[in-house]
Parts: sequence; structure tokens; C-alpha cells
Amino acid sequence: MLRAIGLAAAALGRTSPNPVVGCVLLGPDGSPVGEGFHRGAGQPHAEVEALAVAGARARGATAVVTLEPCAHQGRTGPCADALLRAGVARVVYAVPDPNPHAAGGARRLREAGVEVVPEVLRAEAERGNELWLTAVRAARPCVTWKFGGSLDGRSAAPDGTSRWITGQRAREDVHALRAAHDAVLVGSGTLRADDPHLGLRHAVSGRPPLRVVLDRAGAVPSHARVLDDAAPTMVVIGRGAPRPRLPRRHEVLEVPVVDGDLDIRALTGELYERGVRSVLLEGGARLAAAFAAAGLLDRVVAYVAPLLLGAGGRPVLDDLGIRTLDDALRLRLDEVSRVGEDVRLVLRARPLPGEPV
Ligand code: AOF
Ligand code: ZN
Repeated sequence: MLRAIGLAAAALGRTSPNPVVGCVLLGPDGSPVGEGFHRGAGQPHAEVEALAVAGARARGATAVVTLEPCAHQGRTGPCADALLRAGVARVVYAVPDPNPHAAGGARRLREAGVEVVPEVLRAEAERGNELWLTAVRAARPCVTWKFGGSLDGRSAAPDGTSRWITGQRAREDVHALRAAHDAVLVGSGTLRADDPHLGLRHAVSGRPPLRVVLDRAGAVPSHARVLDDAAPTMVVIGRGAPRPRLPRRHEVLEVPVVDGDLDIRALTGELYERGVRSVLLEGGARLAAAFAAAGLLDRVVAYVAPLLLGAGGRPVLDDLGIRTLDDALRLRLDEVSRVGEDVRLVLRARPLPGEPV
């Protein structure tokens, strides 16, 4: 299963709206006879890739898959049936398929006399497919807030200077993080103050994520760097705001305005409809606070730099309306690592299914 999880990871960031899936076929003596992974929407499922490699050796084999085999005819055929046709004797999988259209493969296989072993290394496989699983279960993209800040939680000095708080290695790491997401998001404050580009550095391979800028008043300047042709961009305006004229590759999305702010729930719903399964919040403090306060934060990736700016600096996060400790938004720490001189923390809002609480 660890091998299958590793295979699946090769396509991370390229499969949306589909999951990453890996599959290993083991012959009767336990040695691998075929393996494969899902390369992206419209391409063969992992099981089908592995069956193609194994050929006749699939008969009597054990299929080890990171996700429950599908039972539906979608862009490609039902994998449960393909496994049956090939004469596979046992199916071991990690995560039940949360997609109601595709689920049911385990039952179909069992009814056909195949031994089925569910939930093997479930938590590990959940981690490998976390963005997609979180998204499909909630019917909205998985939301990760990324920030770089001083040890005392500031993203800029009192005069607004912020270049650079985190080191070069941390800033490079952010490009890899972007590449794993379907969309990156910034608020209008960051758009105006930083004129960010949000593209991928050349050294990072993969499809560049959709750039999404919140621009309630429809005031994005035509020379904004985010409107170049390095990647598609979506400009989100409030209902009734003037529609900016954009180069053909880009798109304007109108969403309702609630209490003076863009309705981010409506926005995440629209993004999901368009196949976006993961969103990286890249700035600023208001945007992140709006998602956090709306209960729409799933993960946090923090780059903490070894410097102090004091209370006059700009906080990484705006007010959440929290008045007492009992109401704190508590997170679970998942990873701690050193990136150059900075520390990278990965945290999540809820435990992974299958993880000890
Ligand atoms: C994948 N790759 O290896 C497996 C999947 O649109 P389709 O036909 O490609 O079906 C996508 C659904 O199939 C997906 O949402 C998931 O529920 C199920 N299993 N999907 O993309 C795979 N095994
Ligand atoms: Zn399938």
C-alpha cells in the first residue's frame, strides 16, 4: 500500500477534478506483477493501468489500491468490472470512495466472490489524497491558508515594508506548494499593495494553478501582473460592479455581496463547479480571516521566520471575532520542518479519517 500511495503522489496537482490514485498488483507469491497510477481526468484509472501491465498475470492476483475501485461508467469504465474480468482474487484498498457516483465497487466485488479488505493504511492514504477527499466530502474546494511571518506573527513592519521576512528557501518552497493546488487566491488589499504575479517559477514543473483575485469593486488595473498570460486568471467582482475588460484567456466571475463583502461560500461553490478541488490562500490578513471566520479553513502552512517586529507590525491574520480562549480556532499540528533559516509548520483543522484522535 505504501508503494501504491507513492505511485499516486507522482500526479499530485495534475489530476483535478479527479483524485490521485495508485495501484499495485501482487501475484500469488506476493511479488508485484503490475502497477500504475492515475495521470489525470479522462485518462485510465490506476487499476486499469496496472492491469494493462500485468496482462494474464492478473489472474489470481491481489490488487492493492489507494481508493475503493469505482463502480461507475464515467469518462472511463468501472474498475470493479475490469478487476473481475481480469480474474483478480483479492482487493485491498485504503479509502472508501466519497464520490456518490463512483462508490459501490467494494460491494460489487464482494458480491462477485472477491475477497475485499478495506481501510488498509487509511490515514496514510488520506494524507496523500487530502485535498481531493476534503473537497469531495464538503462539495467545495479544500482550502489551505499559507503565510510567511515573523516569530511574533507579523507579515510587515509598521511602515509596510515586508521584503523579505522569510528566506529564499521558504519562498522557493511556496512555488512547490502552489503547483500542488488547483487555484491560488488573493484579496484586493494584496492585489493593490503587492501586485503579485502568482505564477509558477520555471524550475517548478506542473500545470500552473488558476489565479483568483477578489476585486469586489471591479477595480483591477489592466497592467496588474496577475493579468499576464502565464496562467489563466479569474477576477471575482461583486454583483453589479463594473466588469473589467480582460484578455480572452481570463474570466470575470460575479458573486453576491453580503454585509459589504464578497460571499466566499458562493465563490467556493462556483470554483468547485468548475473543477477546482484545492485553493491556496496567499494573502492577505483579511482574506484569511474571512475564510477562517466562515469555517472554511481546512489547512494552514506557516513559514515562521526568526525575527521580531513587535506589536506595531501588521498581523498575519485579521480579527476573527474571538473574545475568549474557549472560542479559539484550534488546529492540529501535522508537520514541522526547517526550510533554510525558517520553520515550516503544516496544520489542519480536523483530524484525518483513520487517524487516532
Ligand atoms: C480516478 N482515477 O484511478 C480512480 C478513480 O470521471 P472518471 O470516469 O475518470 O471517474 C472519476 C471518479 O472515479 C473519481 O471521482 C473517483 O470517485 C473514481 N475513482 N478516479 O480519477 C482512478 N480509481
Ligand atoms: Zn475506476
